[in-house]
Amino acid sequence: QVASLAADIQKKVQDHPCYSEEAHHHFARMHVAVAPACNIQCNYCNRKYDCSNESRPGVVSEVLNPAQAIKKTLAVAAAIPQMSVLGIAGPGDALANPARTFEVFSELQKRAPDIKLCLSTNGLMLPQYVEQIAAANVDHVTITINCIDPDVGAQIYPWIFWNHRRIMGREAAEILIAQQQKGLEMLVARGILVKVNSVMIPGINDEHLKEVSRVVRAKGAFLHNVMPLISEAEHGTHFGLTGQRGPTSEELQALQDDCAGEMNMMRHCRQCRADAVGMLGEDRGSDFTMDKVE
Ligand code: CLF
Ligand code: SF4
Repeated sequence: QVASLAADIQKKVQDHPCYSEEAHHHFARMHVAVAPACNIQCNYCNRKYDCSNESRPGVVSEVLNPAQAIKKTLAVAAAIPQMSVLGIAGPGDALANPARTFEVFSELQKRAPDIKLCLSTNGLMLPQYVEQIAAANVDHVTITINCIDPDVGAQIYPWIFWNHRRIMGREAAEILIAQQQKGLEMLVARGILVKVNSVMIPGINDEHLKEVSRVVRAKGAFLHNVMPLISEAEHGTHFGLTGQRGPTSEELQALQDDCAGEMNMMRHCRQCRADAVGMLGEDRGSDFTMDKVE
């Protein structure tokens, strides 16, 4: 049984460029920017740009409706044979736009069943959607988990939108953390591969991320991706404006090394845009804007 589980995981990661270092030399991914809304505020985000859960802030993606997204995906799949994965990663949060996100997934499942489906989320709504994620045949989910301690969280998340109202500060972080951890457990129980993204914010969660790594690994996360905070002032993020710096590459690598004792670390992330197309590190999005696809 252990062997068949290993074979199953192997099958799920072997052509996913983010989950397998080896696969990223041979397979491409694309994102469709169908999810404009978000239900939380991160201090490293500027809503005008892409969700920094997965993507590099500073560039505005062309928001597509589901029909356009499907058309674009089919066009890219026809043009780039290595394209194996379709991800929804913003520009807001995929699960704050559930109707749009699941329409794309279910239509693609019917029309292009060979394309693997991938979802990235801040996790706030995850427990409510695990059933639907499993039903849509989404094999890969990324949760951005920056902390498991609400006192740390209060320095990263000023508010969340929850049960029709805005909740601030520590209480907000507490709810978000609980939802993320519950969502992680539910996905693992379903056999869905979970990658955890963490944004490394020096002086706020850098030391704490080692503990995060231990906890998510114990709960069955498959991969941990520690990404550097990008906080150029011109992006207009809270951290950018308050002078919070990002880590140096040495600091990032040292933390990744520390976490690596605990679990599989992703080290080839390129912090893609919410509308990226192509091999990791390559962005052919401008070849497939809607005016060219339609
Ligand atoms: Fe996209 Fe993310 Fe899926 Fe990959 S990206 S939703 S898991 S298909 Fe990959 Fe890009 Fe890093 Fe993301 S390199 S930002 S980890
Ligand atoms: Fe921005 Fe993403 Fe955070 Fe929402 S989850 S506030 S879009 S970084």
